[in-house]
Amino acid sequence: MAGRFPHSIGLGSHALTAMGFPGYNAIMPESAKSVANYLQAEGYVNYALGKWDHTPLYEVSQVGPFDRWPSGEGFDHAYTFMAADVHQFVPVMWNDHSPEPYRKSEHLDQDLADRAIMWITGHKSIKPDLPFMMLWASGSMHSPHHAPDSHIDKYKGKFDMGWDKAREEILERQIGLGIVPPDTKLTGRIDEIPAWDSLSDEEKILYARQMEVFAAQMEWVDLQIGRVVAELKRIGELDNTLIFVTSDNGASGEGGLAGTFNETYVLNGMQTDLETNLRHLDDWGRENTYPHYHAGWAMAGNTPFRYFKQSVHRGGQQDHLVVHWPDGIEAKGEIRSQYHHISDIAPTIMEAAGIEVPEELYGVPQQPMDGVSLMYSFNDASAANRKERQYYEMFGNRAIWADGWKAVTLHANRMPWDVNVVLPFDNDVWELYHVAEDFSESTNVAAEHPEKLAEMIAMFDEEAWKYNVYPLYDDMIQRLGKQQDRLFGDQKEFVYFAPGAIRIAEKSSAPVKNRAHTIETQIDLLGEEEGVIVAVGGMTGGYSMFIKDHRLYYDYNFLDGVHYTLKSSSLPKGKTDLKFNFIKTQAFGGIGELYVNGEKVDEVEMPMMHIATYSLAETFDIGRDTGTQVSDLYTGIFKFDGELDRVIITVSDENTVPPRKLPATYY
Ligand SMILES: [Ca+2]
Repeated sequence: MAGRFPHSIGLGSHALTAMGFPGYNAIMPESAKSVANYLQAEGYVNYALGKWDHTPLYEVSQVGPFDRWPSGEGFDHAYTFMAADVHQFVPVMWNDHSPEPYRKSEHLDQDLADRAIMWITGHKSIKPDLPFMMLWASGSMHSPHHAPDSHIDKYKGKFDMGWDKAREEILERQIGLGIVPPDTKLTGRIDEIPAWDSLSDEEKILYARQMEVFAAQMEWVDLQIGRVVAELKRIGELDNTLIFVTSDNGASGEGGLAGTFNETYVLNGMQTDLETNLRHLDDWGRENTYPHYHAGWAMAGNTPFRYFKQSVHRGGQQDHLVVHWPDGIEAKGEIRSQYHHISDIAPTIMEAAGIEVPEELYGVPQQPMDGVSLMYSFNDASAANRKERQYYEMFGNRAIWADGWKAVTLHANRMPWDVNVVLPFDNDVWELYHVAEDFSESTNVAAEHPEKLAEMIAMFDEEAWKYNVYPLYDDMIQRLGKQQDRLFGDQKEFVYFAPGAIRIAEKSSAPVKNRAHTIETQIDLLGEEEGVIVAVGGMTGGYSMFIKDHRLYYDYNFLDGVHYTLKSSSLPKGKTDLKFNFIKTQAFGGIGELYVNGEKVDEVEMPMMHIATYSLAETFDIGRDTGTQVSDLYTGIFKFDGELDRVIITVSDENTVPPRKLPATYY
């Protein structure tokens, strides 16, 4: 959207793993506003739908700041999930700056298409002469792989051939369709991925189901895109609308070597084992799973290339791009082979709209776009490539493309499911490919062309300095885990008032992970109240404090049915102090205690806890548990139906929180 290279605007890493260097701080400069800002300044009305994932999560709450929200980046309306992914059946959505009330959806993609159709038809009715731009960003095909049962059933048995055979069939189809050169070689299966034929029967059954669900979701999102396109046609705007359909990175190997029924494992540096996954086989793709497929299927999805999302080999960065614009492109159904990068889309939109990057926007001088418009290729298949070079860097993996050659290194040979490691850069080995003749990067020619390789590495270095790629740093999970700490500094006490303290991103809520902490409230109990006092996270992990059946509960949802649950006996009536106390006894572990009116009523050991995150999209809420539920002991948001005043969370860097001098309500 910015038309600049990621590192040149602070987005060299994911905003979740931002760090304090200009290339990675997730703070885009005011001098590099988005294509939407520029179009808006020229009278376009802009709409954003679906995934919006580059706002640092500590800025995702109803008080902003909104500079990095859709509204700050040129969109007049937004209906988004502001996270890397979201539960497709119970999505946690933002309607412009307001939390969308909790509701279940048949599937978010359908909801996004419905909303797009509402906006497009409304726009056409009210201001037919005013141009619009829409960003329609599905959460599919990111994890969780969720699809309606009816679609999953359609794919039963379709992937029993396994990933090795699938790759051969896919390449044959790609060559037949002409989307890869006829002499394209299939890269070898990497050693980390087992041969399909070596798997046990139960592994084959599980992994085939994982791919059936993925395929079902793919068809589902395709249908929803089709619905939006059909509406454009119905209202007579299809020919006049420039549509780009693309995706980001390559297929993801983050599901690791068994896939996972709960993606949050990976985000906490763990993998899911086969037995655990098998327990979720029948429900794979349904509401009570948050699944990701085996890396073997990502390998097949990246045919004919090697590696996965996160890497900058072609398997990690090659994407399809479909461009549809009958009024602007004479050619129909043709293929273009000029080399381009995602940062080239924004300049293309600008050229198509006849708008130049302004010298200033709202008084701030604007830097030129780094990208190169690809409009020159629309009506000239053989036009000379206008792109001279393109660098890549992702989590320490680096590459450079120039004039048909590509040098690339897979940092420390690290696989994408192995994210909780920090490895030296000194031993990284660069490979060289003549991609003009070797489309799939199948043959490393570094040994034959050492001078070419040296020249390419020097060119990478030049680009890296120019665009803020340095310093390189690969501690992803640690950075993810540190975000809350960095946000709050020395703040130790957090006071949340009912009913407004809801939909606060996990990363901007009280930083309790790996710290002694207390959670306290005082309620004037009538004896009938029930509901959630405070909850953060959901089915993938989190904690919740609630009253049910006249008892106080604290439930910590670790992973796969491991809950640390505390409960009181029947609560008294009248003003009652309720408290959870966590004593830290080890890194990411300790003892949980429950108190009623200062008396300890329960205690539990909590030996393993999340090191980085409970979930990606779920939030911190007072008085309810929005999105999916942390605890199996209640259903729905379980809104607290009594008088809730405030919840006070106190954290400490010691092993215990010092006793409070005054009760919670005397503040
Ligand atoms: Ca929740």
